[in-house]
Amino acid sequence: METIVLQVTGMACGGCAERIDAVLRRVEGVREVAADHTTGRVEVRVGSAWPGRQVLVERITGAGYDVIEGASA
Ligand SMILES: [Cu+2]
Repeated sequence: METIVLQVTGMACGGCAERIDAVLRRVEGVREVAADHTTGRVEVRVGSAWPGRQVLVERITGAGYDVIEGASA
């Protein structure tokens, strides 16, 4: 497995983190999600069949949040 780290803005509370968790878990190949609304850090554990970082970004932005590109570490 591989861990993808995304820096997300717009999460205001634990409910936001749960929403991001839920939308990302529906992506094929995603095994685990750890979203922290206090830091904006979202860690996604993916298996071999995951569709790529851009799909994760699209799901997050589709849920109403933003991803800071170039801040993946
Ligand atoms: Cu919230």
